[in-house]
Amino acid sequence: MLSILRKARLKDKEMRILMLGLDNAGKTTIVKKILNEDVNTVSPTLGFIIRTIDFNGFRLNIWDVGGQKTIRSYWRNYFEKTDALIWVVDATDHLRIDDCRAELRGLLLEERLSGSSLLIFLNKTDISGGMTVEEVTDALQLRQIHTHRWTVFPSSAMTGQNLEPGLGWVVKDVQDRNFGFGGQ
Ligand SMILES: Nc1nc2c(ncn2[C@@H]2O[C@H](COP(=O)(O)OP(=O)(O)OP(=O)(O)O)[C@@H](O)[C@H]2O)c(=O)[nH]1
Ligand SMILES: [Mg+2]
Repeated sequence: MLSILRKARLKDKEMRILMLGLDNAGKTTIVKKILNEDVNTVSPTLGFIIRTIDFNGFRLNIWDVGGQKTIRSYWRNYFEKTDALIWVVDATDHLRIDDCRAELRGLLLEERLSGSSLLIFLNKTDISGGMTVEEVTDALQLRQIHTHRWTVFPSSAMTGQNLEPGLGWVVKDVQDRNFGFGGQ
């Protein structure tokens, strides 16, 4: 039933994308950069923000939810009907990478997110000394993920690096999963 609804929505060329990650990872800044807005006036998200982006012929409804520890328990309120999860990682946040892995692992066990594609933005690559894609793939144990189709794009919300290619992957993967090529 859910999958029928999802296909109906895709026919309307709409997707629902949930953007999560630890606080300070750069979620809100990424969305602003994609929308060509000023990226220097971002403050921590205390609830959530929905932004709509027209991309490759699709209307992407992006739910950008605050990641501070005290409000992570609210994430579950946003799982329903998610086509794709964008998990944003701060490449410079070595100290919290275990926390980051634990939170992501919890999400992947969620029934309501089981049919979603997973894009990981390894963000803040404009800062030197950050973790590499290889390091984060290991630290987050991504190769153990078999329940979701996933990929990692190094990104920067400051320069815009890989933001559009990342969204491009999401749109294509959601389409492929729902309309064939080995999809459900
Ligand atoms: N250098 C650099 N700084 C970034 C980048 N992305 C975000 N930032 C900075 O990181 C800080 C946090 O960015 P936010 O977009 O508010 O992070 P968030 O993930 O939305 O945080 P919460 O809303 O608290 O969950 C801000 O000071 C941003 O300017 C990036 O790619 N490069
Ligand atoms: Mg935010």
